[in-house]
Amino acid sequence: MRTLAGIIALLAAAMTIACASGSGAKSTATPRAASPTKAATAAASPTSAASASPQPTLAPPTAPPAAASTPVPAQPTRAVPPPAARPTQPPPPPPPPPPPPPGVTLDISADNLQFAPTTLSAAAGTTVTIAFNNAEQGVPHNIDVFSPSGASIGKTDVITGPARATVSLGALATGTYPFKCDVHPFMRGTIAVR
Ligand SMILES: [Cu+2]
Repeated sequence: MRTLAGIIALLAAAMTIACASGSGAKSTATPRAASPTKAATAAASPTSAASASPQPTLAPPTAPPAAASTPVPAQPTRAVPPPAARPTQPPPPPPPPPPPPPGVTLDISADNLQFAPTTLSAAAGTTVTIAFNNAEQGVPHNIDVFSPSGASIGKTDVITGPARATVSLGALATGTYPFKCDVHPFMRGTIAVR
C-alpha cells in the first residue's frame, strides 16, 4: 500500500513538474515573440539614424577638405616664385671689368757713374714704373726713389752691369721725387709729377 501511495505521489509530483516546465516553456515563448518586435524596431531605428547621420557628416567633411586644399596649393606656389627669381638674378653680377689704370714707364740708365736722364716727369695719378738699365760693365748700381718728404717709395736691387731691373712706384701725387744710387750716393736725379 505504502509503495502504491508513494508511486502515486511521485506521479503527482512528476505531473506538477511537467506542468511547471510547460508553463516555463510558455513563458520563454512569449519573450521570444516580444524580442523579434524589438529587433524589428531596432532595425528600423538604425536605418533612420544612419540616414539622418550621413547627411550632417557629409556636409562638414566636404567643407574642411576644400579649405585645407586651397591653403596647401598657395604655399607651393609661393615657394616656387623665389627659385625662379634667383636664376634671373645671376646674370647681372658679371660686370667686373677692372679699369686698367693708365701707367707710364720711365727708362733710366746708369753709365759713367751717372744717371741718364737726370730729370724726368710724369702725370699725377699715373702708375709709374721705372725700367732701370745699368749699362756700365762690371760696375754695380741701383736706383732708389724717394717721396717729396724723403721716404723711399721703391728701389731696384743692386745689379752689376750690364743688367736691367724694374720697380713700380704706383700712382704718384703731385710733387718732386728725387732718386739716387745707393752704391754711389752722388748719382742723383728727380722725377717731377704734375
Ligand atoms: Cu751707382
